[in-house]
Amino acid sequence: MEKALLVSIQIKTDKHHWRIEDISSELEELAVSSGVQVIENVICICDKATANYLIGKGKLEEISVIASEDAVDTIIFSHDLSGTQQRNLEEALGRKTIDRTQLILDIFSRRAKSPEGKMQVELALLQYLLPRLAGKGIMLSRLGGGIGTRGPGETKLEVDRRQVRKRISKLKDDLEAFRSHRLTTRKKRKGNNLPLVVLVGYTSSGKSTLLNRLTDAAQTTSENLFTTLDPLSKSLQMPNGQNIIFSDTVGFLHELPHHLIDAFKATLEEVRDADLLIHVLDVADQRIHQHNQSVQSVLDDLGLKDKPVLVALNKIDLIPDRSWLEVCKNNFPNSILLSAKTGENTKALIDSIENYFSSLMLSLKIIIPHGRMELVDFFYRQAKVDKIDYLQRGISISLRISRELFSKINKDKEIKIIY
Ligand SMILES: Nc1nc2c(ncn2[C@@H]2O[C@H](COP(=O)(O)OP(=O)(O)OP(=O)(O)O)[C@@H](O)[C@H]2O)c(=O)[nH]1
Ligand SMILES: [Mg+2]
Repeated sequence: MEKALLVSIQIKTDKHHWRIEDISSELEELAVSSGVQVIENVICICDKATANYLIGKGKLEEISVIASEDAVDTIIFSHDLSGTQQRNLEEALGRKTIDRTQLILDIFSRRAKSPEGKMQVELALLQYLLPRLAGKGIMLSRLGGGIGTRGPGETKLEVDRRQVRKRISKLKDDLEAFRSHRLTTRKKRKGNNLPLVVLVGYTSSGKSTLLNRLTDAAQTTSENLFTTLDPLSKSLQMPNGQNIIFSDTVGFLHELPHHLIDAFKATLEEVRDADLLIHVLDVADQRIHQHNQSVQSVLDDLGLKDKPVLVALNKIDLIPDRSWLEVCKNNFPNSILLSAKTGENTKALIDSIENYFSSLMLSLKIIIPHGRMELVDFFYRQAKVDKIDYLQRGISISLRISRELFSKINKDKEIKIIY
């Protein structure tokens, strides 16, 4: 197993910084998720970044000693490194040195399964590498393989700049083709008029576990970060009979590398269509407020700040102190305490979702001709039917429907709207 030494860095001049404990625990989770063995996590608080090595000479010396004593293979910095800093550090430490972005890209490379997912990761990886390719081709062999040097799937990383540019533009074209295909699927779904609920949240908050709990999806879940890269949609019939589509998404992360956000924007487009977001937050994680902020800022980036949201405060089974949970609930408006794992209180979430959609519905009485029996079935599936009477002049239906569905039936000349 590859042995890694972690260097958790806080630079006092950086504007938005996390507490150093949070930076270091997250770096450790990321490193473990990438499959390396963590030897030590060195904390480094600097007044300012230096252009050549990022950190000061004294700290560099300390890291160098630990790396040699413990025969470390790789050094992982929690802070992004410029191409120059990375080269200098590798030279000074005599070891492969990578930064947080490379570590995250590495995890994504390992997880990507679908052709689209693989392309998105490769695109992000190449865009990250391009400005770092020194002269005509970086010597990837210099890095000695392993973490931070993998490409997704079978694709061999091209190392010539010109070729990298060509590959980037090919990947963009291919991804665009996936995007238009996805657009067709989205249009089809919109035509179905089924409401869409999208689960969003920090990585490992329990989105996929919740999707599995609510529907019969069989999404893979694990304590590793970024388990889900490919979104999955499943429909669920609510207790009132209404069908709703639920979608899982890729997890968010504090300062997610922007190339990755760009690459995954297409996948996240689905979130734009959401009628309701369920923001899954892990209550058992000390960093809950930081996670919340990170998710808000990604939603903001994606232009989704104004979507209606229900907050699922997940993993309550891990918190024995119920009064603490109540306080936590008061901190988040529209929140429900639950456990996706044990199923505790997930019914309350279903009820809230149902209430939300019911509140958007219009009550209506209509009469349809006997020759349009298929509409009865349609309304049973797409609306909430309260009463049906078979009259001589037609079938009278009292029902509650969404605004979209109302506009649709309003155009059907054979449907008579009574009130
Ligand atoms: N104790 C407890 N563990 C949970 C609960 N929900 C999820 N987990 C665990 O948390 C870990 C992450 O769950 P996932 O469902 O994979 O999380 P996710 O949000 O889909 O994560 P990514 O796909 O990586 O972004 C897994 O080990 C789950 O078993 C819960 O309610 N209680
Ligand atoms: Mg998941």
